[in-house]
Amino acid sequence: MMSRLLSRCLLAAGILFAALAHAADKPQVVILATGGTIAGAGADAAKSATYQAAKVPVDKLIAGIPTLSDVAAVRGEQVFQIASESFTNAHLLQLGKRVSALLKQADVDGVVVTHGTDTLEETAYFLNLVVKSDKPIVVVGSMRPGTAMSADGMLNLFNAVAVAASKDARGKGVLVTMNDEINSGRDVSKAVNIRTDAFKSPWGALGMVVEGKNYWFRLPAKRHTVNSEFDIDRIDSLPAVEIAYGYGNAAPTAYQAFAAQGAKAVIHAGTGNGSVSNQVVPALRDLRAKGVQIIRSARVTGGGFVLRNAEQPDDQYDWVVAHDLNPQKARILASVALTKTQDSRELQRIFWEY
Ligand code: DAS
Repeated sequence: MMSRLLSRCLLAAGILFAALAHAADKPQVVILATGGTIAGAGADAAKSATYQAAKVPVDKLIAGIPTLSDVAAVRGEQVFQIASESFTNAHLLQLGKRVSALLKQADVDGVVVTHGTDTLEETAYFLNLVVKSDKPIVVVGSMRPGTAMSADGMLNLFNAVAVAASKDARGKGVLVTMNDEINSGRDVSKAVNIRTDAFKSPWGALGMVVEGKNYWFRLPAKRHTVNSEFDIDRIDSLPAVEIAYGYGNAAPTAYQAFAAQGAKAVIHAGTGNGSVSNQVVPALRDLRAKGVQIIRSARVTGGGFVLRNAEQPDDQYDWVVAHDLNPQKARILASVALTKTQDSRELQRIFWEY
């Protein structure tokens, strides 16, 4: 009797040891879950666009991908459980500090952030600017909830873990894995509101991930992560930066209201090449004179950039151009940059380099 019990204990111990040894030789990936559609749930399988975001906990997301343990030893943390349109600067700071702390640990090889798709591009760019690690950071979401037919979250998350676990993803900045593509967190944005191929980079994807293997075709050109002058561990608040849209019949009201509420910079989402209406220019010049930074971006996106001194005399007005960054990314960079400098020439350098 005793010998049978002993042999069963030894067998169990052997299995456990083998499992731990197996896990020990696997890359260690931590999934930080924040909510979004990838954690969403709809009433039935036909509801691919009508559902509630931020319902499924991280452990259930992990359990839902049985082959995940083939690519990495994975554990999850539920940092938030929100739809990403409700992200605030406080969420960005908390998440950034957690990513930074984890990547300092020797037993963490990569981090995946599951995130709603609405502001995923902003969070990915923020982490790209402030986390000083060359280990992979992969931000991932989904366009359909896991309850829907042809849901995309499961494969997107599997791909994200595979990329985060791979050595060849190191040093490439923050990455976004959606729809089999690997995009730069700097360049990518949500270009379509209800399709699985929603995420596009105007300068193209960096590569693809297929069946857990990465295929690279280009590298980021701008400063990021370890080559960034910004460090999340030295940032405890983000200055207020707001966005106002340019359009026919526009008035200066929004810009003035933002400044009155304490905005340190206003991003102009201009028509065309960041153009500014004659009805708005005097108000922006007045705000600049009062110390508010004026940064010209464009509502036109998808593969161009705002040319300095073209549509407006930026040198004369002491304004900044956002280069190729869309308004929401320009807001992130301006807010991070303003933690270090109020000098508009320094801001312009930063917009050229990041
Ligand atoms: N509301 C969206 C969000 O949380 C849902 C999604 O697409 O993830 O960003």
